[in-house]
Amino acid sequence: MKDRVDYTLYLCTDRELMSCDTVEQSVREAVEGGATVVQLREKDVSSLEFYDLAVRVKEITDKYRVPLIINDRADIALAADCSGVHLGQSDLPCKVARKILGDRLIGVSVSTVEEAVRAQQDGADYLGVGAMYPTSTKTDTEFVTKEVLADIRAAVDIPIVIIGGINQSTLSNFKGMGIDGIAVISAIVSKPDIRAAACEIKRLWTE
Ligand code: TZP
Ligand code: MG
Repeated sequence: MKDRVDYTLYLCTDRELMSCDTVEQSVREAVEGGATVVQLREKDVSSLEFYDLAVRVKEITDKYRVPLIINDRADIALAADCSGVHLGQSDLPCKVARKILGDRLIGVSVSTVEEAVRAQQDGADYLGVGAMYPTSTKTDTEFVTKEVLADIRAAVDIPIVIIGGINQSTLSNFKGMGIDGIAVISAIVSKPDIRAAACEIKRLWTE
């Protein structure tokens, strides 16, 4: 299953930024527009709300055969039978999450070569590298230059998605670098037509 993950267009949800009423609707539209992975990224919700939402979103992602990854919470990923978890540098260590999640997907956010190599050694399935640009979506983030991204690409062989300020204009700066996909929040979910935005970004990235 893992070998077949298509990271081309990795959508992260954001209930604060989405142009529609529900997270489920934002996911449905993004997946219909071509998102190939969905990460459910929730802040400030109870465990029960997170779990219930994960179950509802998974009905949608399952229908379209798109992996659903849970941000931060290995317990929710397991409880809702999701494809995996995405971990930041302050979340559970990858090795510990691996004990909990068995062979489900584990992604790790990194911004240096050292973090990338450690994540791969610790058993990460893929890396989220960023932030590539300043973004109001997440302000407490390290930045990654194109040079460091190239060094990370050379240092690990697991898939890489880039994140942070990736949009219709910036994505072309990373073509031809061996990057497996782009992770996007605002340039998709905040647009009035989420489906069309996802479709357009995917077209621009893959053309
Ligand atoms: N991690 C690094 S930057 C970022 C995250 C979650 C936010 C990306 O959001 P956007 O709106 O695609 O710039
Ligand atoms: Mg996190």
